[in-house]
Amino acid sequence: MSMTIAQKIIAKHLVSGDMTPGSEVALRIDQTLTQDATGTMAYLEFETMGIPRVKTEFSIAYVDHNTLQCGFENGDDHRYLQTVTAKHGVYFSRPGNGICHQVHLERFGKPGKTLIGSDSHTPTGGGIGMLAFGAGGLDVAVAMGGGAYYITMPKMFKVNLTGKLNPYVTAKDVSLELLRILSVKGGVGAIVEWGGPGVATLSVPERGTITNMGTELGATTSIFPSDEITRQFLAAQGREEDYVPLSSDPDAVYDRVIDIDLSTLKPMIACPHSPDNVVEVASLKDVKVDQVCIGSCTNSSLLDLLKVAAMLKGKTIHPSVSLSVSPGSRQVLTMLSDCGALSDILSSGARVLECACGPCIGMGFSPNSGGVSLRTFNRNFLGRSGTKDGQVYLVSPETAVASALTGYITDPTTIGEPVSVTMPEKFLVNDSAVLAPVPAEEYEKTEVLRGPNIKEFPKSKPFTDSLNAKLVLKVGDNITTDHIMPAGAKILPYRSNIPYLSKFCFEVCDPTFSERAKAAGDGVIIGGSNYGQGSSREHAALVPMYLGIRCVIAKSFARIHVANLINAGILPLTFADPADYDKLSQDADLAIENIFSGMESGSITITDRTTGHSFTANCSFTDRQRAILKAGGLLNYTKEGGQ
Ligand code: MIC
Ligand code: SF4
Repeated sequence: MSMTIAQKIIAKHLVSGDMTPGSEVALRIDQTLTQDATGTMAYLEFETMGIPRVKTEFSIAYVDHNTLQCGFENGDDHRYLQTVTAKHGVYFSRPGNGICHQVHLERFGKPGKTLIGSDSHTPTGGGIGMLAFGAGGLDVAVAMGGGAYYITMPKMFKVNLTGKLNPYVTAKDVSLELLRILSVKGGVGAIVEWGGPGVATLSVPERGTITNMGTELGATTSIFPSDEITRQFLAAQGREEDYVPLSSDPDAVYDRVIDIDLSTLKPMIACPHSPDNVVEVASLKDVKVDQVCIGSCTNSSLLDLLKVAAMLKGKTIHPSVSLSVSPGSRQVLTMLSDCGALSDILSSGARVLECACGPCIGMGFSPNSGGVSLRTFNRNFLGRSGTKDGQVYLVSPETAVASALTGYITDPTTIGEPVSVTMPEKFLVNDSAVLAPVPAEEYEKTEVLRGPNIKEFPKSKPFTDSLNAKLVLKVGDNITTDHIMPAGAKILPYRSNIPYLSKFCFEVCDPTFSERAKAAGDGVIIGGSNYGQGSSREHAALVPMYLGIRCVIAKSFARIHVANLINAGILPLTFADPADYDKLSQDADLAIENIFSGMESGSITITDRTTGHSFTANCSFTDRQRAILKAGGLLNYTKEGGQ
């Protein structure tokens, strides 16, 4: 049978299930990654499983999100992560070594391997031909323990690239164009494979930009072939032995094919507050800019920053613009410094920040009130920058620099002769900031250091057959996990302290939610379509669970979030008739009956006891998911011996 690239990797890693789209498959996972903001919880979960050493080929913990240390909290968490990983056989990338996805692409990603990471942009690894998924921390913990990763077998989309990008039009513009075509929901349930003759014109970092932003389409993951370009990149990183060629069969069947001629693309920009709110940069030329941020796991490679430096060389940024540059890794920063490009960036007036997520997750550099901020990042959700009324636009590094120089949103193709940069033949390899775990025989004597910031994991309740619950919150379409559980410098240090975090749950939508949910006892949330899009943070399920939420009824869900809800023991249901959404009001008393038989049959009847209106909500759980829900979540299920 002819297969796509993803199908070939899935077939090689299939533990159980059949590969028909829509059915559940269990995959063997070769590598895992965590970052610190989701990692503390993932390792706390791993510890409760009682497995001494990880069973994957390679597992690594990065510290890149919580690097501002404004109190003891982050420092304590770093120390916990460093010691817990050393004990259990996980590598540790020290704070300042770089953003997880950038470093992983440079140093550890391998074509043909499977990777799951407790971060939604883990699909960046698809740029080097990995089958890489974002997942909740608990799923990563299970995979570290040798357990399979369960997904719904996706459909296959192909983006067929022809032509070649024009100067100043970039991989970022390709991503934004696809978001314009498909929207933030368009990739749900699909793996996006990139193919066609245009692929050979894109370097691995450019491919990484594109697979990174596949997350914004809601796609299960995205992947490029592994070809001569991949081999050269791996060789330049001193690890040619990791290369294996990978391509789809010529007659592989795709559910949808989208053609993009690279030579026809223009610089694109995503307007506030959604990555799919995309127009051509040229159409916004009168908008004044206050701030420009270059970096993030989308656009912080050496290639990106060499171009930035070349464009800034000998120039000064506009006096009303504040420009930040965060290199993606220590490798990138060192090489920029060695070749003099860093001086060109600094001399322009830019502020160089640490090799970390930084402003992307509201960790500093929040815009001024109502400020227009142009960012080379992947998300511009409301409030994510840390400034509630900040106006965040997403652009390529080239558009970012052009705009920083003029003070207005500027199409880079209009500012004169394009710069060209040459990539070095070899990257500078120095993995001294990646610490190896202790040998297995030192397990017993290795102490895990915990600070007072780490609080107990919240306990969930097993389900009973019927439930009376209050409708505590009704929200609209495309609710992101940034709405449900905001991040930012003030809250992010408390990712292992669920009671404290809970005060901020849904703060952007309704600051009274937390108090009301707690007072209500058992609660229900009503959502629109694509509920839970964005980040993989399981906190967006654990915190509502802690606040008593037992069920979320939505028009549709985002993939990682629905898995996190089930793992947390929260029942996710979809409206059989979306019109019922309009008939429900906040504060209604709901009765949910015959939950167990409904989980089997796929439909559950819910009665609004306030109005007497009854409606049907659907579900389609696998046996395993039903057992997890009945047990009150994946942790209880695993403890009871479930696989
Ligand atoms: C994000 O970009 O939203 C994050 C912060 O990297 C998250 C993870 C988190 O919430 O810690 C993600 O994308 O999964
Ligand atoms: Fe970090 Fe931003 Fe990438 Fe998330 S999207 S991993 S916060 S750089």
